[in-house]
Amino acid sequence: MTPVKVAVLVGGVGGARFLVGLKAALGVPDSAAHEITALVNVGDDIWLHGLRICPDLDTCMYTLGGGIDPERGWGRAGESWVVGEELAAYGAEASWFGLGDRDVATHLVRSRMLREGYPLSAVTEALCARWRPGVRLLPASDDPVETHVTVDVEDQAQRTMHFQEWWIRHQSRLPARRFIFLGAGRARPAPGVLDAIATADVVLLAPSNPVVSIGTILAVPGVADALRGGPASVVGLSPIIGGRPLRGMADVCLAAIGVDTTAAAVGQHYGARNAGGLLDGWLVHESDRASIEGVTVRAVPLLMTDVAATAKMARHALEVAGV
Ligand code: FO1
Repeated sequence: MTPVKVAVLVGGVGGARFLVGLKAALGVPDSAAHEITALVNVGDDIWLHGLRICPDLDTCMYTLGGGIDPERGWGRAGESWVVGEELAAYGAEASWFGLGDRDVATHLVRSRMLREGYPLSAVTEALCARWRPGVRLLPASDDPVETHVTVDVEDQAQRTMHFQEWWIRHQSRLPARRFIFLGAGRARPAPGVLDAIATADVVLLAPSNPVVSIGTILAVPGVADALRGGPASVVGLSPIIGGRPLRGMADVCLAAIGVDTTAAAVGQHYGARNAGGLLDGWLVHESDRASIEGVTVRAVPLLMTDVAATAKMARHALEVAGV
């Protein structure tokens, strides 16, 4: 296979797992000829306890670097929670946020570098020197773009809170009315993001949350236009199978923006490139159907049951893209 450059928009646990399969499909890093660049969602990022926490960058880094806790899908394997317990004993903020002791070291290194003026992309590169993910991890932006959500609270009142509080503390149970990508208007794509898209042979939209992962990346000015105007085919993989998300609450997020929780509706939401949208190809699970004018739709197994299954999904996506 001729060397292939792949750019992948990715967020969350599902996205990180997809990257593992894509690496296996391309034999990366053994066949170093291929190059995978992950454009990672920064909307989950949050300042807590004076530390900058970047859930999706860390989930990709730990998953690809072998440090992830496989059951949770986030945070470190062999974790302990003493620092979090001590913080709670002080009545410190956000005791609902799972702060692992090993994970704290990542937040301490990142926060120190950020305070010294290093951009998030340089911080991520430094952290990856330890974890060696075998995939270049780029934050979608070095500027803060945090996802906040406006929810209904008691007696007709509404509140806006950080996505993490809604997702973790409230388990997404408070009805979400609107998602706000705070700072998106001023944000610039991180160095390397537009170049990765412009020089890619194929761009993939990982089976991540279409609203608060892929959507937040696309909210960074310039990214969506780069996809639409770029030379590479854009192929997405549906995160919805049989009308349900496999994990997480993509259904609640989709409802908040008026999109049905089906593979077809999410494909329509991304839209066909030749109609002003993003997609040239769209993979749906073998039991689902979709037909989107101008988009090559393929129904294949999309359950990431193991690396081999995920690698097959990735190969189908590359085939649809013609690489
Ligand atoms: N997800 C949870 O459901 N509960 C948690 O307490 C939690 C803590 C946490 C800490 C660090 C980190 O990198 C991720 C963490 N996550 C937690 C996952 C996080 O909320 C992600 O944003 C979601 O998985 C969606 O991508």
